[in-house]
Amino acid sequence: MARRALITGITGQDGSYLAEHLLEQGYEVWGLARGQANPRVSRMRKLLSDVQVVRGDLLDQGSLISAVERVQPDEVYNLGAISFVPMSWEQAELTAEVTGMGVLRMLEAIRVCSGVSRGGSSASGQIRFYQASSSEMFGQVSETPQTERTAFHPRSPYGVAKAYGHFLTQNYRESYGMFAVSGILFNHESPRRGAEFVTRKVSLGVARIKLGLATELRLGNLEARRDWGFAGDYVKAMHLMLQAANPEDYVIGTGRMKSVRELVEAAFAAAGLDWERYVVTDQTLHRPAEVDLLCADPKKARAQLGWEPSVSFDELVAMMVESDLRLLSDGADPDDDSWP
Ligand code: NDP
Ligand code: GDR
Repeated sequence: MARRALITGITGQDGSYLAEHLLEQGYEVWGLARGQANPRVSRMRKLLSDVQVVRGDLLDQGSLISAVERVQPDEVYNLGAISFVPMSWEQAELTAEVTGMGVLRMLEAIRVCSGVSRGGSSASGQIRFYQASSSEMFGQVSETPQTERTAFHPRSPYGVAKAYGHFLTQNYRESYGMFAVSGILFNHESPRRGAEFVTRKVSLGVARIKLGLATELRLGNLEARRDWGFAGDYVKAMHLMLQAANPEDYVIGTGRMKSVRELVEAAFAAAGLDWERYVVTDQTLHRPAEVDLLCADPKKARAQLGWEPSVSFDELVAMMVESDLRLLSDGADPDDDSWP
């Protein structure tokens, strides 16, 4: 019988790539979708017609129990979150509820549905759980590159909520013997990235300028450095973590850092443009507390999971710019109810 996976966050970037990857592996894939007449759900259905939808919300414990009961998954991937860091200052409580407490609710749904009790039980290994942890937990980094053992110093309500979810996942593994793991993933991008994140904001901005639809691009801190990879590679790591013999946490990234300035240079150059003519920096886009740099040490994932990224930074930037040039040339305009 096909293995069954339940993915929260199915309408997001990673949800779509993970669903495609699991379908290719022969899984029956279910996506948890929230809201009434959520337009992202109908768009997701068009892209991923083989994914079955179950309704539920990370804010609603009962709905998660019903979803797990209905789907009877072998694997649960908890990707649902308020994931945009600046939003987490403006709606800190909501972020704590969805990004933090949502992890508790999902773990409880699995625990209750599989009849797991304190100290572990024979049922404790039935449903394998993946938590989408983040390099934002490292925040103001204490060492570079960051490993599975680097201390956390989150710099946003988002990072704090992710740290809660991370420790809780560890705690359910230790308390109940559940196969519950966290992937500490560094920034990963794609043509499906939300328009509010800097890589997509830049690729869309470049495409608009190239096509004469805009004359400038406003950005915040150009000096921040990130370890950027391709989302399609990173979802494979999520799957590998749940196939491992033992439940363990892993850092996933490329091990290479670039600044936002270098991202901008590469993206404008990919369209044959000189970035300095178009980019305007805007103090209002700076964050109350910034994460200056993040760089992964993915040695453990390479050694134990055999995971390697396959797309370089320059290839990723070119892929995103080309995709947005095609999209806008075809007359489409992606969702842009964007934060500034
Ligand atoms: P997206 O922002 O693209 O997707 C977030 C998803 O969460 C959407 O499907 C959204 O659904 C869903 N969601 C929001 N609120 C709720 C809720 N109350 N109940 C159920 N679902 C909800 O994120 P990504 O795909 O980029 O990231 C996936 C996960 O990985 C997130 O947890 C993110 O924090 C984490 N992460 C991402 C990294 C990255 O670089 N992309 C790096 C490290 C971690 P809806 O359409 O209904 O709004
Ligand atoms: P991040 O991604 O906060 O790292 O979180 P984002 O792309 O939003 O920012 C990266 C860096 O770029 C700087 N920056 C800008 N950012 C945005 N969004 N818009 C701008 O105009 C701009 N100008 C400069 C930021 O200050 C920051 O330093 C992402 C999310 O996917 C999280 O959910 C995930 O956990 C982490 O990556 C790892």
